[in-house]
Amino acid sequence: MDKIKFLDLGRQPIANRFLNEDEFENEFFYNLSVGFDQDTGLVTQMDYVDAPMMFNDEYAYRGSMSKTMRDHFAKFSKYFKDNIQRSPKVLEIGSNDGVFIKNWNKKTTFAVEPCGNFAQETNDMGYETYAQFWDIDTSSEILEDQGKMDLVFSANCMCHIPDLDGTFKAIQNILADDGLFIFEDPSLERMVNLNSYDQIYDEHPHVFSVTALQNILNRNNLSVVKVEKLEVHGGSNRIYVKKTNKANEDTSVEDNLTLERNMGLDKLSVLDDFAEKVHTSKNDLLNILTRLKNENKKVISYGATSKSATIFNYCQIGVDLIQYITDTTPEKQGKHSPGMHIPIITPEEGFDNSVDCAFLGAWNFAKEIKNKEKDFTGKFLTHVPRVRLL
Ligand code: JHZ
Repeated sequence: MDKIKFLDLGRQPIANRFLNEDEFENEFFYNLSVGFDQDTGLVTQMDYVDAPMMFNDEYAYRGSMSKTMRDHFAKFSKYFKDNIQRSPKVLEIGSNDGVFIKNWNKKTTFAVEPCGNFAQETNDMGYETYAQFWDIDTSSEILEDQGKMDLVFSANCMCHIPDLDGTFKAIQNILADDGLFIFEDPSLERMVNLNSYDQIYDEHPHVFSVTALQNILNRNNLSVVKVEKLEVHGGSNRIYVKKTNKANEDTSVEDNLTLERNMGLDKLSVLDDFAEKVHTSKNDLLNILTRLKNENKKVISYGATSKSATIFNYCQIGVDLIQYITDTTPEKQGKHSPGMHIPIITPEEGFDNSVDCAFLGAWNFAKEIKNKEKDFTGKFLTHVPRVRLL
C-alpha cells in the first residue's frame, strides 16, 4: 500500500477497554493516524493495533443494546427471506451477542466470533459459533464442516480487519457460486459530510468508500452488485457482493461511485479539508464545554461509545469537563472510560433533571435517545455535523 497520512488523532487507548482504577497505570496507548492509499483509494490507518489487543474474552460492546439495531437486523432478515431466498444457509462473520443471527434458523446458520465471551453466548443460544478470527484457515475449516454458504453476512466487522485481500479471498472460498456476500459498515461519504471523525478508532482500521471497496473486491474476483444507504451508526452502506462471473450490477453501484467522484473522495485534497474541519470541531467542543464549566453547569456524557473514546482522547476531555458517563451496558458500568478515565454509571443513577447538558456519545442513536428521554429538561450536546446544543 502506498499510504499518505492526512489526519493525526493523537495518543489513543483501546476504545472498548473499560478500566478499574488499578488498571490505569498500565493502560496501552498508540498513535492514531489516518492515511489515504493511492492505489485503491482506501482510507486506512497508518499503523494497525494487533487484533487480540481489542477482540478478546473481555470484549465489552453489545450490539443488541439499542432497539434501533435490534429492529434493523430483524427487518433486513425478514426482507431477505421474503424477497431473496426463504431458507438460505447463512454464515455471519463477527456475530457479537447474536443481534443478527437470532433472526435466523439455528440449524442452517453459523457464526464466527473471535471474542470468546460472545462466541460462548451465541453457542449457548444454539448457533454453532467458531470462536476464532476470520481468515482463510477459518473459512476452510467451516467449509469442510458445513459446506458452501448461500449468504455470508457481516455488519460492522469488515472495516475492523486490516487484511482485506485475505478476508475477501476467504469469503470467495466459502461462498456458493450463486451466493451473496452482504456487509454493512460506516460510509466514508457520511463521515466526511457529517464531520464524524469519531468513526475512527483502533477497531476501525478502515472507513470504506464504495470506490475503494470495488477496487479491492475486484482483484479478488468479487464484484459490488448493489449499494444501499443506511441511517444506522451515523450513516452506513450495505454492500451486496457476488462472484464476478455471476455479477449483474444494479444502478445503485454507479450512482454511488458517481456521488463519491463528484465529492472528490478519490482525491487527497478533500481529506485534507476534512482534517481541517476535525481540528475546528475540537476547538469548538472545548470552547462550549469550558463555557458550561465556567457557568457551573452539570455536564455528563450519554453512551460510553468507542466513538467518544476518540473524541475525549483527541480533545483531552476528562472529568473536569464531563463529570461521568451513563451507559446501559452492564460490562461498562462501574468502570472508567479508556484513556481519560471518566467514571461510567447506570442511567438510573446518573441521568435525571439535575443534569444541565448531556454530550451524545451515542449521537448515532439521537432519535431513539430523545424519544426515550422526553422528560429531560436539560440540553443534549453533539459534535455532528457541527458542535451545537440540541
Ligand atoms: P454504539 C461499537 O462502537 C464498536 P460504539 C464497534 N467497533 C462498531 O463498529 C460499532 O459499535 C457498531 C449505549 N446506549 O452502538 C450502549 C445507552 O447507554 O454507538 C452502547 O454502549 N443508552 C463494534 O461503541 C453505546 O451507548 C441508549 O439509549 O461507538 C452505543 O454504542 C442507547 C441507544 C445506547 O457503538
